[in-house]
Amino acid sequence: STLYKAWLQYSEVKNPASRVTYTKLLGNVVVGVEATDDVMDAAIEELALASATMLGLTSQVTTEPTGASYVRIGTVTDAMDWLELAGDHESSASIKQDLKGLSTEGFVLRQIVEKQDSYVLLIGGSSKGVLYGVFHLLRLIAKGVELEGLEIREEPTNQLRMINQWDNADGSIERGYAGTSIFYHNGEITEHLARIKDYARMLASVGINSIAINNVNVHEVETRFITPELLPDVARVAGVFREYGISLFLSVNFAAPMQVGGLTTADPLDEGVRLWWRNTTDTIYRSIPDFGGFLVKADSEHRPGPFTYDRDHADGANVLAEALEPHGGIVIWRCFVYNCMQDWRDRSTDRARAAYDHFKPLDGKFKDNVLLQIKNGPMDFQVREPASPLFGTMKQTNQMLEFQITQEYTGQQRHVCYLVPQWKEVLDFDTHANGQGTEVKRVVDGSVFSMKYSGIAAVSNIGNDENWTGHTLAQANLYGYGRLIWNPECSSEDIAEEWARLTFGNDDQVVGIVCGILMKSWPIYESYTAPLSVGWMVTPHYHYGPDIDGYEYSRWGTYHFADRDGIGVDRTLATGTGYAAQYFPENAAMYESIESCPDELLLFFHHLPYSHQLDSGKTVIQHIYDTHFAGAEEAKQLQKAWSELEGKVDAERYTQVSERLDEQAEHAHHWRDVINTYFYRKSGVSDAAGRTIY
Ligand code: BDP
Repeated sequence: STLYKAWLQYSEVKNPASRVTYTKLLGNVVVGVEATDDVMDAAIEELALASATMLGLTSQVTTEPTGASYVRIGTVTDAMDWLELAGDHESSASIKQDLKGLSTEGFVLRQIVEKQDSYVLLIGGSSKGVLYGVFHLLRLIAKGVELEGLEIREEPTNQLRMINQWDNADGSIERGYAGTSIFYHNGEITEHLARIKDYARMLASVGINSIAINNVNVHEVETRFITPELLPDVARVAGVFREYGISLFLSVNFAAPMQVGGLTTADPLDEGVRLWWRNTTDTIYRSIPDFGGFLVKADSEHRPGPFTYDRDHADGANVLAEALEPHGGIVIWRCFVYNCMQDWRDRSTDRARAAYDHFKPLDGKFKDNVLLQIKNGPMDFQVREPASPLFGTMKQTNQMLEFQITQEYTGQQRHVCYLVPQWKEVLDFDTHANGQGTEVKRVVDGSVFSMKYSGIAAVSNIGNDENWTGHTLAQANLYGYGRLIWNPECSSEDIAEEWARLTFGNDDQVVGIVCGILMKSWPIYESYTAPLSVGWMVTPHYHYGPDIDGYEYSRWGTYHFADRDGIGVDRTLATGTGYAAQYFPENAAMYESIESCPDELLLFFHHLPYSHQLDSGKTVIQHIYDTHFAGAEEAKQLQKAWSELEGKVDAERYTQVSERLDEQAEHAHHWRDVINTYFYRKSGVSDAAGRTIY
């Protein structure tokens, strides 16, 4: 169905002229001989599949051209042979230039006119590069791009481009909003691989190269994934991803040596424990020779970890790293470590400080196959947070960034919330770690401080729902994530537009409306939920819908401190928790002062009276009222915008999205009333515009 095919629709090319050109090209796929592996086969298969549905074509795959128009695919070595054979022509020097130093995941795409031949040359740095190039070419064709004069050279900016599944063996997904797991059912790893294969295609199409297939909270069954009993099942899944150039990781339980190994301790400095991890890891590599490594959540939210043994996180990570090292595997160690048993009366503690406080002192102590995975913000995937102060501070430690594609705090795929603009703000944030221009994106791509491993990971938003993501428009987040981390310079608008074209076809009106909805969606969601980055205010545990004081007097450390006089968390060094001082001086100073702290982050850093005047000229309380009235109204407008697409988008997807937008409009209204009423009663200040607040 169109729901299921997501952005890999490969819809029929309708423009007659393009059809002729594309048909000539794709009718003959000329392949190189150098890399004939599973990934190359997958690339060829994808071309064939797309040619069949876009052009009604059965392509011929040959090693020599059968006519004058074709697409020629291969690796750099193949290309050198071809160029030699063809003799010098106009573009050969510049192609050779392009191929120089091409990374294994990069590709070059050229249209070449030579004697009577006119063909497209697609050269990958390896079969993986070819695969990415094929998907790129297919995108161009789906968008109806003229191939004449085509001259593209691409390499991914980030090394690890990863997806984290929070799937559990019982088939549930932690923070999953699109049905049950595609990987597990009833405590077992599925034997139905077709859907996993389609997922691998989707991921590879946007350049994802690694995946951890189980939840970071590792329960009983998943703890046994690393044992000989379950490894064959894991290997089966790894095999599917391998064909698409994606390496498989597992989340592991730090207490596994006890829980499955029968040891009496999991102390990372214990010889028996070290040996156990080594043997266990050796066994894994016998089943999965290209296994990526381990993802670990330790000493966080009741998960076991090195603290139990009075060891630090470097000790914890290094014992695993040591076991993986001989095989080239890596440990991805999460920095989401904080005390979830705080006391709201004790204002000297601040959850926002935790990652930095725990990890910064350990810089330089990790083995070089350990990577720290840092959430984008210091708290937990709120609709807006400042960037984590950890980025760039640990100059001798491999670091990667973690985003959340699944919309835990951003409407749970019942509300539309296109997150690429939010991610871009994080990537573009200047840490000043190495002077001006040390943006987060340059820290995590490894270009500022040389790191052996670096990259970006994100929590997936897919499940067994027919459309993968619950809300069809939420497919744009998975797509956008891959495209953005391949090249963080891409704009949110371009990514949205590309996704819309591939997903809904090349009708400019449809594309315009869909992009309009996507681009407005994050600001709208922000405007009717918790104000000015104070965050939370959601139903405890479920994290959907307003509950302003739901977490206020609990232990999780997520407070807004609203009282009759004001609201916000004082995180300044002068009078608050001192969190602001964790940033490099330029940013620390900016956040410390109420004047220079940007409005949108004001309540994250300062506790302010309701009468405080924002840069916008409005008071805090009036800002709350205005944004909530406006946000609820705009949510209704989204519904109206979409309704113009009736008959222009197939009925299935039209209805699916309509229903979600109806629910969103209604729910936004609810948010508006709950928030406005609460602050009206707390503050006693009425709305300057005289609107009714209950
Ligand atoms: C929070 C989720 C929780 C996760 C945790 C994590 O509420 O379910 O286990 O993050 O990242 O956002 O470990």
